[in-house]
Amino acid sequence: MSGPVLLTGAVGRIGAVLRGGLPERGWAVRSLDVVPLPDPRPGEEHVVADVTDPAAMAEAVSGASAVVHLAGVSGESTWAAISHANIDGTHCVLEAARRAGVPRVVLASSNHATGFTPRPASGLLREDDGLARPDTFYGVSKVAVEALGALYADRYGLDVVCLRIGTAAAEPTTTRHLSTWLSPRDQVSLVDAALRAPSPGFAVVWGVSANTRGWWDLTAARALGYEPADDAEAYAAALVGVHGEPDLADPVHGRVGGEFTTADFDAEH
Ligand code: 15L
Repeated sequence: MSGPVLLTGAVGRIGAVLRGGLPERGWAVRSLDVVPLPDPRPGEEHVVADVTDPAAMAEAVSGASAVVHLAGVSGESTWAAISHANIDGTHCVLEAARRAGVPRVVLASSNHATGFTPRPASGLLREDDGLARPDTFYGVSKVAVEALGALYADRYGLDVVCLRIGTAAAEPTTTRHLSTWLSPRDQVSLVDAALRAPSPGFAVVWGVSANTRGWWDLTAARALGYEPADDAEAYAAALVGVHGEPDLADPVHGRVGGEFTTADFDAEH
């Protein structure tokens, strides 16, 4: 594969993990963020740019073999902030990729695109079970991210893989995370699979580890080549010891989006 992978949002939590992990899997990385990289690695290209700036993005995608687009607001905020960073930003990234002939874009979606979806009475929840059911303005923006990805795949022939990420964190810190955790090494494995899968076309896949308590179906992600290595169950005894067993009647455990779906959730979270 020629040309680096352009990684937007490189200074963020997942960006930092991928900057370390993708080169170990053979990918050259061009890191982009609105702030300078505090710690560029040997051989790492780095760019300071805003993903909503078309001219800057046209330059940033030049010569890239793929884009992994993580940049944006990563939780609830005002509509103005969310729609600009996440929707306008994703449009700008996809448009720059299309114009430059970059064949593949991996988009960070989120479980919150479908946050109000209830836990099924039995079996696992597939990505295409039901309508988009966002739980916040943030969730709406991720529905739009997926829709923009579909448009650019169907109309322009780009390969676009949307990752509906659960909880990307160093380790689980709540009992919900026992179901939703995506470990650092599985973040790398998932993105590596999304970059490597032969001709995925348009795909939406859950992004979680192989959690014993997981209830989001990983069949589609595994079909891309994702092989999760971690299981949040290793943290279960400690977390359940402090917080008790999850009550599945509680929306925090009974809906995809957890606490984002509760009545008192707001942008302060
Ligand atoms: C997300 O999409 C957020 O970016 C992250 O901060 C967490 O809230 C995560 O979802 C989650 O659902 O745990």
